Amino acid sequence: MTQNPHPLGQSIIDRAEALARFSDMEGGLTCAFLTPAHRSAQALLAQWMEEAGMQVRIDAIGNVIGRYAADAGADARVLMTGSHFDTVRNGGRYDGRLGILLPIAVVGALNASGIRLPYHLEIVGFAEEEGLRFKTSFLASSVLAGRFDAALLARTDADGVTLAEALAASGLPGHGELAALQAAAVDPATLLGFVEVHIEQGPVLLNKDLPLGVVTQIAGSSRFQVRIEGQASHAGTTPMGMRRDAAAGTAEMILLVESRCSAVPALVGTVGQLLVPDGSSNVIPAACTFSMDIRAGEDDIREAAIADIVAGIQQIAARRGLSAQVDRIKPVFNAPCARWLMDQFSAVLRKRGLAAFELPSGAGHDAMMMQRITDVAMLFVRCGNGGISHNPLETITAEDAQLAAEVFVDFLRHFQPEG
Ligand code: HGY
Ligand code: MN
Ligand code: MN
Repeated sequence: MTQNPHPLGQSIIDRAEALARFSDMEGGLTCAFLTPAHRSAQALLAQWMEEAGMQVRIDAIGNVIGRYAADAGADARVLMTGSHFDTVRNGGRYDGRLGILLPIAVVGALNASGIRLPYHLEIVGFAEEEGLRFKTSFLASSVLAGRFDAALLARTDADGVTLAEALAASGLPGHGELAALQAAAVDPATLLGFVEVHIEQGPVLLNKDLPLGVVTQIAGSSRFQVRIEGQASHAGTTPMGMRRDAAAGTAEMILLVESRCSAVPALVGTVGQLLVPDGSSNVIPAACTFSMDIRAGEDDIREAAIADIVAGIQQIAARRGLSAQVDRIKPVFNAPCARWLMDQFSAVLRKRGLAAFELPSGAGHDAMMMQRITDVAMLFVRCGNGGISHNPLETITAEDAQLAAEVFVDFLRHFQPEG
């Protein structure tokens, strides 16, 4: 039987496949926070971490944390790595998960070779990053970073279940008590840094024919929930000039988001969710709700666009006799990667004769929350299928996964703490 030329890479892909079998939906991958699929994925990650020779714990928000202990004694500091295992609705199987599965495979290989590191390596399977169920992105990394917002405990999901109730029912340590969530924060003084391996989720590496890239900064994002209210009335008898049509007003607002965000290259704006609650085909919509996700590599560019869009929404509403409520969900600001950490990835790439290509991340990542308490760096892995992501078509190759794993081993074994 021929030996697989990319054993680590193939094992990572096989495990991503196995993990994707746990889903909240038929025929695709949705893994929302604390659903049965999410709990099964959490348990399998814990099992794989244990099999790789790690001590595993699950914290108060459901993070799965594996420690590959140092050979330099218990008081050694920690280099942290990891990513999220929750997904968007009908998402891809590598977003987040590659950044957990690859380090686990690497630790398994180190452990099998009896190789220890002069620091503790901790792999975190972050339990919630996407914000699908409670509209709260970076929930799990905010707990680890000591930035959990207690107000989020009252957030409800589509079934009216609060975050507090979901945590209490989960059996997680602390049962969702605020004190337990606050106690789960990591002490920044114990950290050497945080590094995250992630698929690029875009076409840049693919178009440059590069397998890997080093991230320079992670774009900040602001998310909003918007509710527009008008007046229901008969679709057949209400003259067009006498309507207060919430959906027609919303349509104009969505085009405003598109045109304003098209005005600046580094700016993007997306309305990913749009709903006429309790709508009927023969009734003029009384209400319309929609999400907004606005991002830019520069905080001031993003904030200027947000100001224009929010003002524009209110002007459209006033002209159409509508009301507009714009609720901003906690913004996440730009996170720069640390040059001293980036350069250690670049040195490994160059040593292997690879380009040390640097690029910004338009997608948000757990690293941007961890950057609040420690220096961070990210290694991007090429995405196939035109770079598509947040889509079942998301794909990587075993060859690129193998290369990324080998680069990660080199990075870990040559890692030099700052200063
Ligand atoms: O939305 C993002 O950028 C990330 O996938 N949560
Ligand atoms: Mn994502
Ligand atoms: Mn992600």
